[in-house]
Amino acid sequence: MCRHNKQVKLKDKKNSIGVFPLFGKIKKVFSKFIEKASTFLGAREKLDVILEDFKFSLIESDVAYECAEYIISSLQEEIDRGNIRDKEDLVGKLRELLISLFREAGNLDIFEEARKYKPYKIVFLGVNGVGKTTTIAKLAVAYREKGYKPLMVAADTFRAGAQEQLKFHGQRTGISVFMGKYGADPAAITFDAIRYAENRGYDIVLIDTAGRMHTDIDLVNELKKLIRVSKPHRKILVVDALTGNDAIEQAKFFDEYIGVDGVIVTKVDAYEQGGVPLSIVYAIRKPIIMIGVGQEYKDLKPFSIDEFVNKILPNIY
Ligand SMILES: Nc1nc2c(ncn2[C@@H]2O[C@H](COP(=O)(O)OP(=O)(O)OP(=O)(O)O)[C@@H](O)[C@H]2O)c(=O)[nH]1
Ligand SMILES: [Mg+2]
Repeated sequence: MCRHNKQVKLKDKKNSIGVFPLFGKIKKVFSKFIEKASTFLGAREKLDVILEDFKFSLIESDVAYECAEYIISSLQEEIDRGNIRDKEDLVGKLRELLISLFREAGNLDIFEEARKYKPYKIVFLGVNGVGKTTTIAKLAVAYREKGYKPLMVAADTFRAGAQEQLKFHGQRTGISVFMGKYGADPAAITFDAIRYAENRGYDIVLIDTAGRMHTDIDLVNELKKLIRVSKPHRKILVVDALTGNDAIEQAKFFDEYIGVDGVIVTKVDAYEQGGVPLSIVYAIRKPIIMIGVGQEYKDLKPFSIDEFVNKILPNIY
């Protein structure tokens, strides 16, 4: 579960296309299923076997078991109702199903929303090494590009090096960092940081928290205190796509114990399986707001439902 500062080598970046450069595995699973199933739409017994295979292939692509079951049973229902007669119907129904899953989770635009509050405060949550600090630096740069004045807050007073990491990003980007002392109370630092931001006209306060092992209840209590004191407008969970099922478990845990408003999925540039965004949305019904696609500041993109669905389903029209 706990992965510390995992370095990810970018895979053949030159050849990556679009926002989701890889996702090869889940794409293959869908197209293989569509090819097979569309030739057996009239043969129920054979089709049930194909659907069962599809379920397990989805699970191997990081689609959570319950989510895979939901997809299969929804398809079965549509077939029973006579709504799927050919390949075009099948792709169409899959598209509808996936899009509605994402849409039901709502959407959150943290750039648009920032216009309503000053300062606009976001707390970032997530276990060790998922990419919280890097994501905060990327977001700070993005906010600055849109004309806002951001402040990054190093509320991770637990891990040696955490403050320096944010300071390093501050030096590279020229964006201000508010630091506390090691071992100090993260809630107190955050409180001071917000006062500082209010007094100096900052528009955005991005609060970096310690990488928490999600089983550590003491640290969760510390996070709850930080949230009570800082009253953030949003609590954003950061997960690492490469951790697959762990990312889904983390989402469930943080949503249950702390409450999550939206999710950022990182390391999508090195991610083949593809199922994590779908499974997270199914598990906690909260939107994926952005994805991390590399280690540079520009490598943070808005998550687009259409782009995701177009990437994993074959285009037969
Ligand atoms: N390839 C790739 N690497 C990323 C991405 N996001 C973060 N990383 C890398 O992941 C590693 C860990 O990132 P950090 O930002 O330090 O993670 P963290 O969650 O702050 O870690 P802790 O402070 O230890 O909890 C770094 O080497 C980052 O460069 C991404 O979208 N793609
Ligand atoms: Mg960090």
